[in-house]
Amino acid sequence: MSETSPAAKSFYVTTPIYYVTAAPSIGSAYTTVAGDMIARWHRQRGESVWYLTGTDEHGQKVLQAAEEAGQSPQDFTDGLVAREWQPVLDVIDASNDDFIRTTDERHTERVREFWQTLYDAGQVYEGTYEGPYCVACEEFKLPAELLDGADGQKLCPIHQRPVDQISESNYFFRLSEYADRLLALYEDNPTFVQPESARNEVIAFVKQGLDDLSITRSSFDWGIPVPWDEGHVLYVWIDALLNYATAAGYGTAPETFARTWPADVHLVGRDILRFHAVIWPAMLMAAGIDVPRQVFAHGWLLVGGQKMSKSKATAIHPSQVVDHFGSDAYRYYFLRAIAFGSDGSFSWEHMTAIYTSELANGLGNLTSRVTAMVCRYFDGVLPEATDHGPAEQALADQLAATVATAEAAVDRLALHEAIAATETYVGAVNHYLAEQEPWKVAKDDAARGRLATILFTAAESLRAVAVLHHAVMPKSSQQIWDALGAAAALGPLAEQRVGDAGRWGQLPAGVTITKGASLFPRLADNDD
Ligand code: ME8
Repeated sequence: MSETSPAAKSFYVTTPIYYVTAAPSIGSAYTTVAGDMIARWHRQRGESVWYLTGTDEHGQKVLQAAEEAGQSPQDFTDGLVAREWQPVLDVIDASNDDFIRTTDERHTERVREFWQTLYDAGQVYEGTYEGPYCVACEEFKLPAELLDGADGQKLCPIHQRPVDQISESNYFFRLSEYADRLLALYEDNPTFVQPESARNEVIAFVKQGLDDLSITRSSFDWGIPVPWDEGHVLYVWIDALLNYATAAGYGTAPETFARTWPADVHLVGRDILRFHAVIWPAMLMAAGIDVPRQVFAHGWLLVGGQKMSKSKATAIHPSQVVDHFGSDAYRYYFLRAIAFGSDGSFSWEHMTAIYTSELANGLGNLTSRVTAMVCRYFDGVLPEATDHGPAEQALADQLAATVATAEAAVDRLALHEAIAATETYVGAVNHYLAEQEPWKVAKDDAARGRLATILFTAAESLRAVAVLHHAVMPKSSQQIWDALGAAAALGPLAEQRVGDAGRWGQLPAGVTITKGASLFPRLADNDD
């Protein structure tokens, strides 16, 4: 794929669109940070990238939150989006290319057209829905999956809250007709649903057979009106899923849509896997639109063993963490400390430990030692490596292997493995310095060539680390790039190709090295 060709297919990555019921939590920000690393990594491969996030604003759950706040749902969502959901993207340094709201006209009109087309094609029929519904999930439930609560109440297995019993005249989408085609899709495209545990869950679910899906609601009106029957609104999920297409120009900008669609990866939490891996591809099949290339379900951030939710008291706002650690450390921690695809727990203690050992004492200390020594012993001018020997070659070889490992890991969306590979390499460079002891070599005037080689080797390693960590920690990587004086010789950091980062000897002797501010300052012990 080439960035010079305007017609090249974009690498298109999405997050779920979040319900605007409260302020964001580190749970919702988790997916956005992961999507951002993927988007930035692909940009640094020279690909044209489109990274989408946004908000899901219709349905009963948002309506109830607005009612509790004493506001109309439109005012309520306008306020929260402007005060919270858009600003949080700056807080976590997200580089999204677009932000879609399901109340945008570019979305609502296309959604109506989409469902009108399916209605005209006989894919939708009128019937009655009777059964349980969880407003917190915005999901029709199967009686068999409910838990028993007190007084004979039936509870949602995810929220442990009582479900509503609904009896409504509705319209239905013929989802049951798509089970075989969906199973063939999973069979023919083994990476369509990932990780493997998610794929197995989806296959087992579809193999049981699918019921037709109720796609309208008539007991409230906060939604997109059904085009052929204005007494109903569209069910929030079949409105929301279409955001991925409407934001990409479906129905309005055919050239953009052709360049962007199909999505390369929909990132979702495992709570909303079925919507994305079953209902969404069936909707697209019914309309004759290509299905996305992959749905990747990551795990949950847990607090006290429970999924953190923005509406619970345990919710932590991303700013609380960023104010203390900075946005780079925030991004690093969540992507490094939790295996992408598995559940993980956040704790301040764990984050402090990782910050101190890997960032402050690891990468931060390495950068400050190397730049300080070049300033002190070579007046800030990077010397030539005249004595490249086995220890240096071992680091060069390890770097090449690190880049290959990181690239392959990002392709599998094993984001934590890519970061771990770079972190291991940082450790190896620190180990090299500890063994070579340049501060002792500096005392021997006859060993200037050895000293020059050691410092060149460490600086050249940092050059590669800046490129490898750029998608994760854009600000600190830029600080490293600046301290190395790399831009003058190699160009902007954002234009360095990640696949080329392992080629040894790129930072030329003679560049001006400066000792910048500390990358990861020591945390204040008592700041309350
Ligand atoms: O489900 N751990 O919106 P939502 C990890 N509007 N990820 C978490 C998380 C946690 N504790 N809490 C939230 C919806 N997330 C729908 C989506 S898409 C067409 C419509 C993340 O506000 C995770 O990605 O409940 C999860 O799937 C999403 O936020 C749910 O956000």
